[in-house]
Amino acid sequence: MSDKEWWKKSVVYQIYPRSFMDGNGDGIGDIPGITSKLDYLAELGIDVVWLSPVYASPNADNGYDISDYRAIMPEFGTMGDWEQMLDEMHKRGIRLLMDLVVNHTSDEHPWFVESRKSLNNPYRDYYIWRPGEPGKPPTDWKASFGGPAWTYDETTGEYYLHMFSPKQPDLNWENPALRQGIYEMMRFWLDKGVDGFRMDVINMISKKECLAPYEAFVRGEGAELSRVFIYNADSVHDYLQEMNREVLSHYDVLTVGECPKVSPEQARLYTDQSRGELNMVFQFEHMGLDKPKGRPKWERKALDLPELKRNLSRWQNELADVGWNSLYWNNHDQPRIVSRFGNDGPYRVQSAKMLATLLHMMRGTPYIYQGEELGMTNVRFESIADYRDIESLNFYQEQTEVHRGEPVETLKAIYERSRDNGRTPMQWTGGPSAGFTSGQPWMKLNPNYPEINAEAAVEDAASLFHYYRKLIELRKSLPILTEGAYELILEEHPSIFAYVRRLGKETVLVINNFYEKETEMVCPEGIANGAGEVLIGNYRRELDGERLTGAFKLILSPYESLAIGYS
Ligand code: TEU
Ligand code: CA
Repeated sequence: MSDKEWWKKSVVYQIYPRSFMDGNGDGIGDIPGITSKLDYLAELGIDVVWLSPVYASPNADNGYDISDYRAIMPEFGTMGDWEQMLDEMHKRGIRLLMDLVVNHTSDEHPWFVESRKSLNNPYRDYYIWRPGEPGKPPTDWKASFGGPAWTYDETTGEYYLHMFSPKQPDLNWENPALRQGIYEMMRFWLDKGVDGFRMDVINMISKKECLAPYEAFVRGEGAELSRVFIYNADSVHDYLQEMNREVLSHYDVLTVGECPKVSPEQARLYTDQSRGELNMVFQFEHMGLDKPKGRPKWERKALDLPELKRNLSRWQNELADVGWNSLYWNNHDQPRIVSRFGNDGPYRVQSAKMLATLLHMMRGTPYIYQGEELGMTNVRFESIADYRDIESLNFYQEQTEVHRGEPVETLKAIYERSRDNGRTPMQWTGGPSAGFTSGQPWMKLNPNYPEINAEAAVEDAASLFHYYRKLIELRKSLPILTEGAYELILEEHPSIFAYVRRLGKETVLVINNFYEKETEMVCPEGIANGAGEVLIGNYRRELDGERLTGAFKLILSPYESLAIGYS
């Protein structure tokens, strides 16, 4: 592995700026707040920060609706603050990924303000407009946050496409001038010294193929197709290759593309380094295993562990010879993993350690979402008035008004699924407002901060924080964790997720009891050869006379997790 492939050896930490740290007491997290916490991140040992959007935005979707790609949101600080933050990161050997949101802009972006003015405005073609009568949108596509994906605009009597809220019109990537505008903006940030991009819904940017059936339909030649074809169109690869040629290949960067509905086969295309597209993608298959297939995100089903094992292993195997995986349990759109696949009651710390080991011993680049290293949990606010997320608020309104659903039932779904579970302010201390702000936080805190907070975790050598620190350290000291082959074992075991990593003469055996019940592990012959050494574990720290070699047997405690190295 060359030095150019530093991104394979890195651990990334995601910051959701509004909820990370407030530096000036207005209740909103900001850039000086981030800078003030860099020593904490350095202690954790992460290599890279992915910063969710900090650009100028009317905040219909907390910064994922950008009105100026080259300006910092005043609530978050100034460009000077941002430059200082970058500088302080680099001083600590931390690299910075900015969020690149180029499937859509805000409707308040000057491009869209121009675009909607007239049919022949020079920016008209920067967005996707189609004729239609009021009440008769061009296609029946639905937008992500509810309602139709087309909004009628009276000025010109046409519809514009928005796959998210009406305040997030989709850009037209077929327009070369738009693409050049995006590339210039990317160079602007790269020349300021950023070390890469996380690319928002990048596999949705091309609408060419999915609008083609619509155009045929208009000509009377066929039927409409559903929006599902918006993902992974062939032309996305052309655009990414062009972006790489024109911009990315001229810099030393990490790129990760957010790709809903991507299969491992498609991910190989995005991440095969010889194709010059992306370094890795965020896939979503494992995040969908606790809901009925094809159903809305608000529905639930129990996770089936063998299915999770098969799924993650398929990704490990498919992206082994070409491509590369990203590894994550959490981000700003997902509920907290300890409340979801773990146990946020009596086994909160143990189950969170197990989930961390399971993920961090795999092959790929691990991502940690702010607060995950503390075992922050989902939240249950009493009233919808305490929620902030556009998706949750729209869902609540639709359910209670349109569908006349029971508000209590709707809130239950929100407790399980809301994106706000991951967006409550970071819990720094047990003091007022958890040390997040000296003022009124923009969203209520999770009331468990007196128990769960960074100050307590840093002081406690047995905390989840120090467990994450150790996992990150191991990744740096053991090349087998980055480069070693992966093999799932005990595939059908209903409660153990175990696998093996191999490199040369070395082996790492990773054992996880996924549930609360004690369970027996029988290691198959031929894996545990030679003297073992516990690399990390949430119960056992040493083998204590146990000889975990050959076909050994082991009783695993609730949520026990253990990685053993053999050489
Ligand atoms: O999310 C894209 C995406 O796939 C979402 O539909 C996601 O599945 C959903 O939020 C889960 O409830 C990205 C960003 O991560 C998200 O925060 C933005 O709201 C969205 O794009 C629009 O920019
Ligand atoms: Ca602030």
